[in-house]
Amino acid sequence: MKILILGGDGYLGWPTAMNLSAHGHEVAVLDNYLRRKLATEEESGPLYDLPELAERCRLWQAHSGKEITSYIGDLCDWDFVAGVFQTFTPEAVVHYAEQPSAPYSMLRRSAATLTINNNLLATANTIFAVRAFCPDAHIVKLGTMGEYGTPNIDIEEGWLDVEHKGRKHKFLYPRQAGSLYHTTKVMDTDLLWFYVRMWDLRVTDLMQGPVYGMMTDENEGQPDLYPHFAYDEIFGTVLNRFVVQAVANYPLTVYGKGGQTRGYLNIKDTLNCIRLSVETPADAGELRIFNQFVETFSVNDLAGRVKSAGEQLGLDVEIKSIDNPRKEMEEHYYNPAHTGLLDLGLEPHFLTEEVLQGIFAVVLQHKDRISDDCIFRGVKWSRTG
Ligand code: USQ
Repeated sequence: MKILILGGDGYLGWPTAMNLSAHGHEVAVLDNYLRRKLATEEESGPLYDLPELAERCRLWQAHSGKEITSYIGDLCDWDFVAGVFQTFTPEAVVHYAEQPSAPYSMLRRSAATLTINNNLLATANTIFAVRAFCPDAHIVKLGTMGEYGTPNIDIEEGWLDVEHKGRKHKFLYPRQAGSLYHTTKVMDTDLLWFYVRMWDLRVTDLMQGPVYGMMTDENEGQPDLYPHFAYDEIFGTVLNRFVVQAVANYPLTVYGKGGQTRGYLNIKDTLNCIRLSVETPADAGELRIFNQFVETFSVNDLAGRVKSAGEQLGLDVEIKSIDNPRKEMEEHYYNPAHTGLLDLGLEPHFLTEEVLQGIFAVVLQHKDRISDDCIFRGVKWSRTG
């Protein structure tokens, strides 16, 4: 299939591009380097430096013999978007191209408005481009488990049957996001659902949990093909951060009571979930929603596992609860369904000690690059933050 990956330079976009290319698809990536630019502005350097997209495509071709085309430009610029869609005419569009950080979205007013403007316009332009240039194309959109929040009832996959005063109707599962970033993803889902109803688009919306790791089948032994790996408070996700903290001899930053529970997945499973979704398209006029994670952990569970894996490697790992800068439940019920992707054939990779030690091995090679200054700065969710 011809597959266009929006946000193809990102933590997950680039590994997805290589994976789909390795599986015989014709792949193009689009990015405007927003994520790199914001990280530089916030002095949140990555664990290691990476080449830009044209060079990454060249390295991939040298390694695999397969070609990936790159387009550099802004999804919020309609003329650019129209040009790319007219030229490439994708059969599937994988949409990662958003400001992806919850803490960034809560930093200050300008960061909040950038998140709203970028994320909603990028999604709207994707919808308009599909309608104009490839109306039968399947949009595979990265949403987040954070759209649901942490309700005190089971979380279903996207939809909920409601019986009210003797009548029944199926609705989008109620959403109550915990950051502005997560709220833009809720709004994306609403935009997509509206245009699915109006224009019979084919859409899969993937409610993904936090992802960990950097190694995939495509980049084994090829550090230049690794994805971005952030460990700072703004762009790093919790498990990747904890491994870096353990290596830097920085006490693991458990926020508050540490009972916050989420659904996690290995980066390899992200790639398989995307490929399975792309290769089994949603029907025209269908908004298909999958909950994309393979196992749930509390923050305390993750800290304990990282401590134990680190100690096996001879590191002295301390866990420290600190005042939670976020507004979130620290002890709560959490039971989300996640059978849709398993039914499509997903074979999960679980978080074993061996997997953790693989991440440790790469982080240890870059120990000198770790800057304690960006590990914790305390971006507050509260009004007075
Ligand atoms: N946490 C800590 N200590 C830390 C960092 C995080 O206790 O040093 C806690 C947070 O308070 C939260 C949990 O760990 O309860 C997860 O935080 P996170 O920073 O790993 O993830 P989050 O901000 O929710 O966002 C990440 C990705 C986002 C994706 C989301 C999936 O950045 O793009 O949408 O995970 S989910 O969390 O399921 O909404």
